[in-house]
Amino acid sequence: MRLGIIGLPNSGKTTIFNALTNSNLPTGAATSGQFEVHTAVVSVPDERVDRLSAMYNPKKTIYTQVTYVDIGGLEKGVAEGGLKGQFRNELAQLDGMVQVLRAFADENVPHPYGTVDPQRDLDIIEGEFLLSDLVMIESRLEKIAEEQRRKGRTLEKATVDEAELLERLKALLESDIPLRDVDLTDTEVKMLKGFGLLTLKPMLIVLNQGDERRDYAIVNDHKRSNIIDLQGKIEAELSQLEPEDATVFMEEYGITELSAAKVVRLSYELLAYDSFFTVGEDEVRAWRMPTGATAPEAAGVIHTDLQKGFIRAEVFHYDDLIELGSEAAVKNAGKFRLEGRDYIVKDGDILHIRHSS
Ligand SMILES: Nc1nc2c(ncn2[C@@H]2O[C@H](COP(=O)(O)OP(=O)(O)OP(=O)(O)O)[C@@H](O)[C@H]2O)c(=O)[nH]1
Ligand SMILES: [Mg+2]
Repeated sequence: MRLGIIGLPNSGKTTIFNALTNSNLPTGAATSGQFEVHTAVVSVPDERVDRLSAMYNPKKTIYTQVTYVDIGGLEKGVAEGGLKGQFRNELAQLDGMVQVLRAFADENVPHPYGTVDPQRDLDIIEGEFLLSDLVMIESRLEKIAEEQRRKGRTLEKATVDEAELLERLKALLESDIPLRDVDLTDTEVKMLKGFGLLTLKPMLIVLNQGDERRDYAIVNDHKRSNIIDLQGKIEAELSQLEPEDATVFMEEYGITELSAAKVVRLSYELLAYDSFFTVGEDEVRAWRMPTGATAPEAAGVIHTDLQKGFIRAEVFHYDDLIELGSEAAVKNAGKFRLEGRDYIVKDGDILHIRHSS
């Protein structure tokens, strides 16, 4: 799962990438405005995994993971005539975006538009993405029209459906509506998959605050989008400290809780994945599955062999385990079940897959 950290030059993307991933990449003028990509893999914090791990005391505890990609090179005007190859590819491959908006004032760090104004910056990026999607859709519609002229006969049903959908989305984009606001059917989502449309991607907005926080009432009433404040520079510095030193530092700054972990969790939640767990003496582990997965599909997340040889799933729920205190108590209460192929796995289910090998 790839989440791109995007934003205008000098908004603090690399700083926030460092804070989220415990990295130590150089920040500042050296890289400004260039197309540069850095990636790092991060475990998604999950309190449920912590508690399961405390109960089962396993050798290994494994969280689900997200890959963050720091992508430089986004500026006003980049979408005109279509985004350039490599840059567009990077963006198109993302499952979601974390957009950094600059809210810190620092006269030593030039702002591309001279003043700190996160709402304006948000609107600029949105405008670029709307335009980029529009260019993509128009060029596909032109190709379809050309095909029709060339063939001189009616098009296949699938192509007609595609053109209809694209016309509908084109009209929305022209009214400045990002596609993440549109309810699409599974079939439509599949049809659009190859386009890598940017406004379709879930977006977490991170307001990158300076040492002194300021209130900005950012307007962002879109679906599959959220907003959070973060003091990027402080948190990036904190992520480089030993835990004890970090605590002292946090007390000094009056920070009670780090936001970086919250950003990771929120950005994961935006992607609408559910988690199920496997537990045991060897390993407690969280697994990511698409919402609505069946038991064999969930088994396939662990290993394709488990899906192929699936017989039944032993299932109980995390909430019942916590409420009742032990697996034995869950069994006594009749909340430990055997489920078959059609069972829809729920977020927080604890599974053991019975399979033939
Ligand atoms: N004062 C202050 N400076 C910050 C903060 N966040 C980032 N900076 C500084 O702003 C400059 C740019 O930060 P980067 O993280 O490199 O920004 P970027 O968005 O990655 O920039 P490009 O990759 O060049 O587009 C650096 O000098 C950072 O130290 C902050 O919260 N407060
Ligand atoms: Mg950078």
